[in-house]
Amino acid sequence: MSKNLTDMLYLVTIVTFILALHYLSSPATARRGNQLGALGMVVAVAVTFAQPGMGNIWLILPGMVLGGGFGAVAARRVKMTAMPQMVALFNGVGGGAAALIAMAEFHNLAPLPGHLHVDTRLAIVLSALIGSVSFSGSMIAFAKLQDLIDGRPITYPGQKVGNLILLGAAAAFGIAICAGWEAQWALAALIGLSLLFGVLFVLPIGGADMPVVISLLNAFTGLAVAATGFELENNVLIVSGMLVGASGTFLTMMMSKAMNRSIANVLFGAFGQVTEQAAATAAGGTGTVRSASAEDVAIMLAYAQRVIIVPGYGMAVAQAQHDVRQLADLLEARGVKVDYAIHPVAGRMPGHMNVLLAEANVPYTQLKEMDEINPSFPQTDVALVIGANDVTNPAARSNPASPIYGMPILDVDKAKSVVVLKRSMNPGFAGIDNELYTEPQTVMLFGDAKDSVLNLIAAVKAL
Ligand code: TAP
Repeated sequence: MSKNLTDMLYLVTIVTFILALHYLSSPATARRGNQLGALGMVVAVAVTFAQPGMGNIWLILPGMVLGGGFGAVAARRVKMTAMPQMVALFNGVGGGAAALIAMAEFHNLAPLPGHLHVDTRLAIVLSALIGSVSFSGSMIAFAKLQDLIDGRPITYPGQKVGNLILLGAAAAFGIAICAGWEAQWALAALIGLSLLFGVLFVLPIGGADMPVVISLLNAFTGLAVAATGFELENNVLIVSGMLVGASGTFLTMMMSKAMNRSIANVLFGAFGQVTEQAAATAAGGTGTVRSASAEDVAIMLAYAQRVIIVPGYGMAVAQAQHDVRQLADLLEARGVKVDYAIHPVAGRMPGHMNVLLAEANVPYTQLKEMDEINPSFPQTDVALVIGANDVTNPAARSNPASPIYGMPILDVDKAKSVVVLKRSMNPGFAGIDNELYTEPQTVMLFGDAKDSVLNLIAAVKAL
């Protein structure tokens, strides 16, 4: 295939990747985005196979069939709640691939005089270092989320200094390689140190914080792949790596902001400890908590004009989304206006609520982002909070001593009445009490969210 045709087809691929990202930004077009991205990837792979000098086809093809087969089966079988660990796994192997290519390039080019220019060396070092950190860090993230190792933060004295020394040592090998050192073991040592750093960097971070870390590691993989693109002089790798790096960085920043954490807090491994501190400050509630029966709540809902459903992590745990949809349909049939308020970090992964509600075929038009829905709460008769906690806690607005102070929340407390579905008075992810539960307009409907919603459906039908 001629160089011009190759470049043109690679350009088509790049455009499909950019359009795919654009479409992925809305649930209504996300499926099209995914298909477009996959199409672009098929074109990129086909064009790469058509390059002159492409050898080892019989080694590559079985690898592709094996990896592709595993990916397809895993993606079809994975439960929505296990999606973060699957993303970690897939992201990690991307970083690992970048590190392996760096090793192969260094091995192939070092013996050829004049082939290892300083820019190539730098690209090799960066893709080996960042790719290895991303690989081992993602594997630890996967193991934590899959409960293969303890999900709690694992800390020990001198951790941060030790990590800095490790990273410094890996960087020293990198600088030496850039300066002209060509010993193969030097790159192997750099990779070994980086792998260890990736493990130790993620260990002190609590399991529930992993989605943010995975997004950060995703950005790392993107950068490693972009560096690989410079190594191989391949524009598609450079651009797609940069797209992944930029979008991963944005996602990390957006999640940190929505959780009221700084990026420095992410980078320096204070994660998870926030939960411990918060748990320590969580005092027993002082106000009165009022609980209601499903029948009482059914009357409130059925005779309301406007209801806003606020889903959270508990809805995902209970897998109540289909029943929630059924309840909403019943209410709408009675003339109640129903919307869903989606907080950007409700649940445990980006878009968690959107995905669950899309699975239950809730129309996208009913899913309202936080900024859009917040002004509507004062005109709402019932805010029905289903397994959400932190994202509704008014302490984030009013209590500077609260660990979540400053985190944007859904203004549920401004609704005329609030019904909270949860099993107990236990706190949510941040480990703190929620003063919403003792406010006069709030009633609690205790029980598993799925059971409670099924009871509500029966009670509304019986009216
Ligand atoms: P949380 O604050 O974690 O609260 C979830 C609530 O659901 C708990 O209080 C729990 O109370 C209840 N629950 C659990 N299982 C239930 C079940 N089967 N039936 C009924 N209720 C159940 O959830 P949220 O409001 O969605 O907030 C998310 C939190 O996770 C935020 O603090 C956020 O910063 C954090 N976080 C989010 C992400 C992303 S990207 N979404 C990533 C990492 C961390 P009971 O035990 O009493 O039932």
